[in-house]
This record gives sequence, C-alpha cells and structure tokens, in this order.
Amino acid sequence: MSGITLYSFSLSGNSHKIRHFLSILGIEYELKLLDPHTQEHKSDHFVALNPLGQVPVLVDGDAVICDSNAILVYLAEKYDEDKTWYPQDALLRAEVQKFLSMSAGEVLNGPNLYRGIKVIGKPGDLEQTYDKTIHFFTYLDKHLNDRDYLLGTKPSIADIALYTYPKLAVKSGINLSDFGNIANWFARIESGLHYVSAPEK
Ligand SMILES: N[C@@H](CCC(=O)N[C@@H](CS)C(=O)NCC(=O)O)C(=O)O
Repeated sequence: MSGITLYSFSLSGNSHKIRHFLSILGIEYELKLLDPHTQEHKSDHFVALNPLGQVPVLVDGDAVICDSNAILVYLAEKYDEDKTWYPQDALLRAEVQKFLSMSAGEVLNGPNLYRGIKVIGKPGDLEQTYDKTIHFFTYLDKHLNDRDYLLGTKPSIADIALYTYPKLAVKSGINLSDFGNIANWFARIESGLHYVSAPEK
C-alpha cells in the first residue's frame, strides 16, 4: 500500500476524477467513503483535513490536498514520471488550466448542477442548468471536432477533469444525439485500459 488515502462519497463526481486518475497511474490507495446523509464530512475529524467540509481529499503521508483539480495536478506532478498527463510546455499548461477552470465554472454550473438537481435533489433551476449544459456541450463538441482528446492526440488531466460531470449529465437525461464528437470522446476515455466507471447516477 502506498500510504495514500482518498476521502470520498460513493456518488461524488469530483472524487471519481481522482479514483480514475489514481487507477491510470497505477497507484494503490485506501478509499474512505463518508456518508453525506450523516454529515460525516462536517465532523471535527474531517473538517480538520478540509475546513470546507468537502470531498475529495487526498492524504499522501504528511500532505493533505483538497479540491479535485489541485489533486489531479499534484498526482500528475508527483507520480507521472513521463510527464504526459500534465505536459510541461507553457502553452499546453495554459490549455490544461483553461479546462480545469471550466470544470469549476461552466461544467459546475451546467452539467454538474443539472445532474445534482435531477439526481441528488439539489435546489436550482433545472431549465436554466439544461440550457447551460447544452451551451457547454455545443462548445465542447465543436472543440473535439478535430481532436481525439482536449489537447489534441494525447489524453491529459484536462480530460480526466472534464469527463465525469458531462457523463453524469447524460446519465441523468441529457441527449447526446446532436453531440457525436462528445460521444466519441466518452468512448475513447472509457476504452482506456485503467478506466474507472463514473458513479452509477
Ligand atoms: N472544488 C471542489 C468541490 C468539491 C465538492 O463540491 N464536493 C462535493 C461532493 S462532489 C461535496 O463535498 N459536497 C458537500 C458539501 O459541499 O457540503 C473540487 O473540485 O473538489
């Protein structure tokens, strides 16, 4: 065992991104599933790790890393010896950062919240999040028109960060028939050797 622990909820999309990437990197870890219904993530023990009381949190020895994007960057920097998942070229890094920001912006407010309202019972305007999801999917489908992955021919942590919530939004009812490039991108990611399935809903 590596000494890495991941705190998660079973249905957490942000935590799925980390389980997926740990699998790709071939890193063994201990998964600690918290129960959101009993507010375990607001317990003194957990808030000492993440004062925001949110999963995912990754503990690696003495290091505690909160936030899915921060964890992806950390894991890529520390454990991807080939440096392919978080390329070092300045322009490619800027491109990765753009997509990480989108995952915490356009994706959070579109596909993530759409699925949250429909499946988790989060408050919000379903019609508005539907429109935001379609707006984002239109952008993403066009971007993927001449690319296999978000950066081009090779997968990166941008793909890991952006895959989960669009996939969950489709599982929640968003129709992908107008978005063939996204469907092909999903299929490419899902056929990866170390793919970890997104939460069932
Ligand atoms: N920016 C954070 C957001 C984390 C987040 O929203 N986590 C959700 C589960 S996916 C959570 O812990 N929600 C419980 C809460 O906010 O109280 C990330 O990307 O990891």
